[in-house]
Amino acid sequence: MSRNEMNSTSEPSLDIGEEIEDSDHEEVSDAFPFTEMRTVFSDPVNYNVKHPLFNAWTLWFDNPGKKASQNTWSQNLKEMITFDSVEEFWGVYNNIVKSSDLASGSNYHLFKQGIKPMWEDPLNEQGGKWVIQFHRNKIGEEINTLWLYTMLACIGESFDYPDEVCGAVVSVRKIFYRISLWTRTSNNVEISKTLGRQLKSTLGLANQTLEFQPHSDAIKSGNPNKDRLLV
Ligand code: MGP
Repeated sequence: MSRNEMNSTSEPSLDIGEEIEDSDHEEVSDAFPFTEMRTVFSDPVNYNVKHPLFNAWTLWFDNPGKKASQNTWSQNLKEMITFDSVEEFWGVYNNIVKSSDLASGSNYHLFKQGIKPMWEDPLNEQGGKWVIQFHRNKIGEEINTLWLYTMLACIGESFDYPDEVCGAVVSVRKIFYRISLWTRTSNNVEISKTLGRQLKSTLGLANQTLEFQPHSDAIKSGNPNKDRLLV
């Protein structure tokens, strides 16, 4: 049965492609950043339009293997791929090793294109990260869903201060997994707490406490500030 036959009730059958082409639909630019709303009907002939993200994002990977120092750490950082559409995101996500299958010591870092996943990047250096750790025994493969939700919240710009979000990291360690949301500023309590609460709610972690760690604490050795923000 053809699509027209399937659709035919009391309405006369239409050639859908022609109908949409004849409408006053404007030509869609393929240039990034996209300015107009794109739907499948933006390409009524092939229906293969990609749905743009507000930002392009880069996925990085590192597996230091042995303990890295601050000086050598970035040498193990590999830039994997940059994507700027929903379809490319799923193409990447469905074809890479799951977090739960990564070797201990590994990290995936998803950052806005142009921001390196390091404290030293100018957009990170005044910032910090909201951190939550999970015992591997307790959480198992659920980490994959939590990391997916974290990434979707980032690329979907669903935080109240999207410009404050630099990226997110999932870390695989011997006895725990860790998810971190890296933010641009560490000295604005209102912004930081809002982002922390939203991460907590995105991950459905009402009963757990998230801690904010300014990168300045990580860079300097010694005792961390005891008055860290919690949500
Ligand atoms: P980590 O992986 O963030 O901490 O940093 P973790 O998981 O507590 O430690 P691990 O030993 O279990 O992996 C580990 C080390 O990597 C830090 O102590 C630094 O030496 C180095 N490092 C990590 N980060 C995110 C950076 C960074 O942004 N810049 C530099 N220079 N070094 C970093």
